[in-house]
Amino acid sequence: MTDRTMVEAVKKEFKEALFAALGRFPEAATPNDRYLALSLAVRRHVMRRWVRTGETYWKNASRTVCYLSAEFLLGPHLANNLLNLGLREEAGQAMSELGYDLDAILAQEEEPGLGNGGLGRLAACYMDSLATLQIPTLGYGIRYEFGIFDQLIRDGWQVEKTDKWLALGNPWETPRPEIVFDVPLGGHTEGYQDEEGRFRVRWVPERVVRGVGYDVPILGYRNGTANLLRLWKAEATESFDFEAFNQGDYWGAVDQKVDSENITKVLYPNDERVRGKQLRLEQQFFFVSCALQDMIRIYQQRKKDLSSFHEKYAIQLNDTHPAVGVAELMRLLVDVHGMGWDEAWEITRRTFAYTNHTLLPEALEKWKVEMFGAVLPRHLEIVYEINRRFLDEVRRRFPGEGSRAARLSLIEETGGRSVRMAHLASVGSHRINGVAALHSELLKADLLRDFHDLWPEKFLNVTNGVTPRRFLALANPRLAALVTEAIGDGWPKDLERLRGLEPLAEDGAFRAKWRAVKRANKADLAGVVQARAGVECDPDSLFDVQVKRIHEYKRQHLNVLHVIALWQRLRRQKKAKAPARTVLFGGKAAPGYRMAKLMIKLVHSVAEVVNADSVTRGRLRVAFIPDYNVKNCMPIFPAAELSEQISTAGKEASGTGNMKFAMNGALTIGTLDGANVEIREAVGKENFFLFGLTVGEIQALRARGYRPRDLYEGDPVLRDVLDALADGALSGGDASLFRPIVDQLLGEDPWLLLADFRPYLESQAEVERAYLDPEHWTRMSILNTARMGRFSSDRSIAEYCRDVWRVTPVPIEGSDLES
Ligand code: F58
Repeated sequence: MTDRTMVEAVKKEFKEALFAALGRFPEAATPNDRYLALSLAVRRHVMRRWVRTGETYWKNASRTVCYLSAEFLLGPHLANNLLNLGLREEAGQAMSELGYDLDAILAQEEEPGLGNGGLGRLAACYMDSLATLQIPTLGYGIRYEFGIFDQLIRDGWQVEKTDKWLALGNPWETPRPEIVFDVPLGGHTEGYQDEEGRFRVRWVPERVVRGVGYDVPILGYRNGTANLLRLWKAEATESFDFEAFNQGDYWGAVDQKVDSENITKVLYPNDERVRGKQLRLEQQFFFVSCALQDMIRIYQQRKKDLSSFHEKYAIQLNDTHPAVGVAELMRLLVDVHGMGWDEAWEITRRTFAYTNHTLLPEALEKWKVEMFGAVLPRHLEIVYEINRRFLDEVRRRFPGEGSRAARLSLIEETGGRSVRMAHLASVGSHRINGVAALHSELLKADLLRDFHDLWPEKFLNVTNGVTPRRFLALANPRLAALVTEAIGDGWPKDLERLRGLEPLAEDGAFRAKWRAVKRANKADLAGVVQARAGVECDPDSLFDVQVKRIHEYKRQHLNVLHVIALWQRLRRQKKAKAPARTVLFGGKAAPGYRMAKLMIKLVHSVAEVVNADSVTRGRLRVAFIPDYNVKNCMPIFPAAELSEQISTAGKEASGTGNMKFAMNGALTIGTLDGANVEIREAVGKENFFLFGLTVGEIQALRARGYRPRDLYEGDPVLRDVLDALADGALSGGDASLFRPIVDQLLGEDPWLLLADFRPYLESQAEVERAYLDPEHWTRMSILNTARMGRFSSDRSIAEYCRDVWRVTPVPIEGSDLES
């Protein structure tokens, strides 16, 4: 039921914003003006909650979670805020009474793409759940002027375009020109004696950059809470400008300004390997230093003495990107605030906790000691001192094991000395967690094994989750309505309630409704694919989808090998009983990752050949949906029927797309990797298409000696597929185009595509059989959704609160803010 008073209020506030903030009369308003006006109208409601939340936390002096992340992939705000406020209907009604279409206005919002992929999106889901669970939180990150690039496709190749997300204005941020901190960089250190005759160290930087806070409110779901995400922008410091200016060096001053602002210019796209770029280290240090200085500022508003800093704050390191914070907090406590080393170290360790997101050795952050010391001379000294004391402890605990100390050291000595950030994070934290059960086990057994030997009590698992508000309620309004009709409206806050759907899997009428929802969502997506990829697809075919960053370990090319095999089979067996299938891909490749870019070209080349083939017409379609991001994923999950989660076992730390699909009723075809393992346990193994080698089997196979060429020679289907790739049949006769892929597969095949090829094909055949029985398929689909409650990010956050942060909810005073 729409609230009439609210409809009138939104109309009035919209007109007021158009007039007072934008200076427009309605006839002159552009679509962007309308988007801004509605956002400003909604912002008033957000602000009320934000101010009240701040007041409540202040009065209660609440223990606060500080989530430090170099990336927050938030996705569009307006629709999400309307949902959380419970104002969607009212806003729709208000806009239509003014002659506008709410969906068109929502479509106007630019994606705030301040992240690469899973890690950044996880940070956004966690902010959403922290607000929904009413946990006092400060999110800290970077306000990149250019987020993740926009992806265009030209002739089947990815082309990157800079993301100018701020060009048309951002109504969701509030600049705080008075919340500014100086961040020193470069230079050298010197010792001196303070007034009490104690030896102290002073950092004499070469330059100083200023960080300005930009605040973004993060609403809880209909609970009156609005938490704070504070993103830092780099600016030049006035004093430095003036000095140069006074000396007559105008251009020098301008250069300085440009240099300083560069720090938050652009998000680094994740390449195959993290390259030791100085600017990236500067970005990391810059935002972490601002965050820690801000936390100290807030703390000292009440109390000068920093000895209970760790009781006020729980800091979470989202991977190692903010790990330099361990050394920076030590510097602030010891050098700036005069605390003794031992006390400062105790506080530091009790404050920080570290989440690891990858086992891939090439993705582990290391900084060459020379560069680290050039940018952060004082921090290098601090890291050495932490290391000296740490290795003393190691030698005491494990006497005579010299190699253990070398393995644990914060400094890698081989191939030019480097600072190992995962080690710094591990030593400086009281909790270390992986992001899915399997991943956490592998961390203990492998990557951080020596740390686990030392401190087993520090380790735990917190399996990732995703917010059901954005990824079910908002993305899939049809399914949300059906679910609410069946089990009531409590599920967005308590996702375990989806279990109430289980008995309905046996109800034929409910299944028919469930299918109708999926069918309508597929028709919507077909429209999107037509418009964006120029490919027509049949909403009655099986929608088989793989969307995620393009990476060899995620094996989009294994999916393509199946497509080729299927196409060749359909050509051979013209009457074979198989459901029509639409295979959809989406995802960005890092600009410098050649193999990933070739994989995108491969999808397009195969799509071109397959879609033009009159023999298989109506039975197989392939399309690549360009520019996959949070905004564009919204119509994808609700329409998917088969979710491809086919990474090489042991390589995908968790995955979160897998959860978004299953929540929306897609069945998974997947390996025993990351959170797939737990999803399969939750939904039931009979409702999951499993294939592929396990981590243990891969180790054994490698130990025996893996020879992919033997598999090629022994399997005629595989041979036909690879031959088609190699002989140019799929690339307009150009036999060289996909040579790098074929050579890799027949050579080392590091991601074991050929080993998993047969089992994958067999599993896909099982998918076909299951899909031919729609009642059976629908039953499985309902059970998938019904059993995904565990994968709400609310559950993950509740675990962090209990096992890592030791924080409890703080409800917001004022019952008028309930909705
Ligand atoms: C991802 N990591 C994991 N890193 O790959 C995925 O399995 C997991 O579900 C997710 O984290 C959340 O835990 C990831 O997205 C990055 O994007 C890095 C960003 C910075 C550069 C290096 C990659």
